[in-house]
Amino acid sequence: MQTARHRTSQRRKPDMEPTVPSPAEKQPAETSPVKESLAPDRGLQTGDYLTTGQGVRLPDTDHSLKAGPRGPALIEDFHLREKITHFDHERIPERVVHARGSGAYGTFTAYGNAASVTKAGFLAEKGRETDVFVRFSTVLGSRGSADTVRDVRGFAVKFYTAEGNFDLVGNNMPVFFIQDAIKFPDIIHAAKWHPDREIPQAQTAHDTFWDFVSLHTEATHHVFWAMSDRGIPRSFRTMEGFGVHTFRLVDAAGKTSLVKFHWKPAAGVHSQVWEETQLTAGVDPDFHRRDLADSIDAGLFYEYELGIQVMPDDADESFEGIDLLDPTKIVPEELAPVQPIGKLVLNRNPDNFHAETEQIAFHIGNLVPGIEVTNDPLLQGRLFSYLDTQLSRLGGPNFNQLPINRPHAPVNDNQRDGMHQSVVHRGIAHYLPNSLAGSEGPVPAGPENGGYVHLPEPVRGDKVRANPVSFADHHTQAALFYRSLSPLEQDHVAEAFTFELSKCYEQAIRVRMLGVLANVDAELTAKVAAGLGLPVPEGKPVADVTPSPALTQITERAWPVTGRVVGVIGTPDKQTAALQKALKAHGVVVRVIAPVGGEGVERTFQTARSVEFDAIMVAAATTDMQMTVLLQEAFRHGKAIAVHGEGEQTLINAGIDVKAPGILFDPDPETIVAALGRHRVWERMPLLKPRASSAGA
Ligand code: HDE
Repeated sequence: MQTARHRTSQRRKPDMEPTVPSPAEKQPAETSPVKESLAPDRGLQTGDYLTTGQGVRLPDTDHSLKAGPRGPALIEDFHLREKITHFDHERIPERVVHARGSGAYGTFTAYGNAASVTKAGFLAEKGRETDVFVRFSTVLGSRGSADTVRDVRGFAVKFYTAEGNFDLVGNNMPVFFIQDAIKFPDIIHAAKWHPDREIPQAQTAHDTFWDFVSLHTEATHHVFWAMSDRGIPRSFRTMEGFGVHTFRLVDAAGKTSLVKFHWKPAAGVHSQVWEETQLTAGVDPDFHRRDLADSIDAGLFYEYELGIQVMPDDADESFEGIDLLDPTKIVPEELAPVQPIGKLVLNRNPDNFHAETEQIAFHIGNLVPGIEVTNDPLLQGRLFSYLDTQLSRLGGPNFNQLPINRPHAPVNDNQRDGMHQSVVHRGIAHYLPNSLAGSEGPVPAGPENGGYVHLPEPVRGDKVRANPVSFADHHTQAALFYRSLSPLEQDHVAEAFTFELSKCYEQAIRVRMLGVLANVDAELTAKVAAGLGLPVPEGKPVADVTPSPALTQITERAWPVTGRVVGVIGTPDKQTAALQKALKAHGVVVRVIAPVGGEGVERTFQTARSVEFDAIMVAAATTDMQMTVLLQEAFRHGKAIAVHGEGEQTLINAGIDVKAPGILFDPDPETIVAALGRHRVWERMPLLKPRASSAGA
């Protein structure tokens, strides 16, 4: 299922630096040939001869040194020992959460309007461009797990600003399972595999997760997001991102506001359907990673707008009755609109997964002047965790020297030594105050020189282990979310709860979770209970809420179709070439699916699966079983199916109702684009045979 593609468009030229050099590397060029080994392009290793790590040239790397061709290996074989030892240590510990991730470089351009709320130059200065690296991830799975599992997605952005690095380490859901960081090990232990057998991998459909969240009702709102279509995005291109916590912005005059950060994808928010995600996990476990890398290679860049919701920095840190320090709550966009303040374009693939995507180290405490944290207790604990985790993951305190982590601002931190020190520092006065460095500095910078001066906020309180009373409502916003969804999305939520709870072994857990749902929404509880074959419990469902239309994904709007994929069943000919050309103008990728391989064929009947395509065109008659399955899946998953010539017979052979919505006869390219822009043929979905559980509800 791999796409063989030539990656040329964004490849870095050999003479370009692999990453931004540190200030140390920007010293005047050294003349000594010895220093060549330290040149920025040393990562290319394109020298004439193979060497050991010590630079000794090697005559043979295929045979170990032995006492005769049939004899034992000799311990004096320094090349064998060095080669194997390095190999043995090639892996670093995977992240304890968010282990599975994919990254890309990009550029953030500020619109300038944020100057009214923050002095952070990369947001406030109109047109200022800032380099970024973004890492998308799943939370629960191991490094090698599948991309399309039901999970929260990480959306972590490192801005290499002129004032230092700022990391916005967010997720694709705006709330979190817990209100206090001290519960993080509990939720993660419960959600990850069971420790006895290390199963299940990368999923929450098991006893310990539902045991925990049914006992710990502050998770309820987040669980609703995870069970919704947000948990199974179509691609990283079609996800929103959220900073989750409320941050405090400070403008040039020192005035503060409370804000929530949002990433809005230019392509809109779109998801897979559940059966599709499961198939994709087998057909192409790298589905999201591949889409990101292939899209960038093809020049079909991912784009997002950064937006902020701005709330007054009042003493009670609340807005419209919502406690802004509670990370299980959103502020509906209808109450505080998301104001776009800049644009992000992801336009360059990393060259080396390990060096860049794996070694990047995010930290929510990487802040720049103009952006401050709040006392959200989840955020406060994270301030400790990220730095701490890098010490064991990246092996010591010098991970900031790794090229991917180096700030693009000058670093003068007086830090010295430590494991993996890669800078040869000079001078003796690496302490302050000193009289030996002369007038060279570094000296502390006040606010007038861009120093990060924390807001002088008064702090007082009793030492307690307690939450504010305002954190106690765990159900209202879950109902707000659920009731803001379209009926189809609500069905998906009901089906997801039913699926996951069905996978638990303990009946008591199912019953307890139904009890939680009963305190949110009666109709949903009835649907899930029916699916589980359990009685509907009594509860106190949330009374009327004002829905937030911004939360639904299914709208009338047609979104840009950049990067969408159309599969054409037929053989490459003039017609497919013309279609390819017309759709390419919209950024759509067309792949021909033919009985056998050949020029212009990207998939054969044997290798193609429906999940790889957003729409299908059938331009040939066939009774091939694999194509029958492909078309039935595409039909079931609500994908547009275009029909040309003898293609109609193929659909009839596959038992597909050719009069159903979204079967497009001889459509022009614009009609296909319009269908792709709506993501799915939503009108068809309710006509499909409902599941017994939904039917019974
Ligand atoms: Fe994280 N989280 N987290 N998290 N998180 C990590 O840091 C942690 C939380 C998020 O692509 C770890 O470098 C605690 C919320 C992302 O490299 C670790 C708590 C949100 C990533 C850690 C949270 C996130 C991480 C693991 C509870 C959304 C991946 C490896 C207070 C706003 C970053 C690492 C990447 C990674 C701790 C909760 C987002 C262990 C203690 C809430 C996107 O430090």
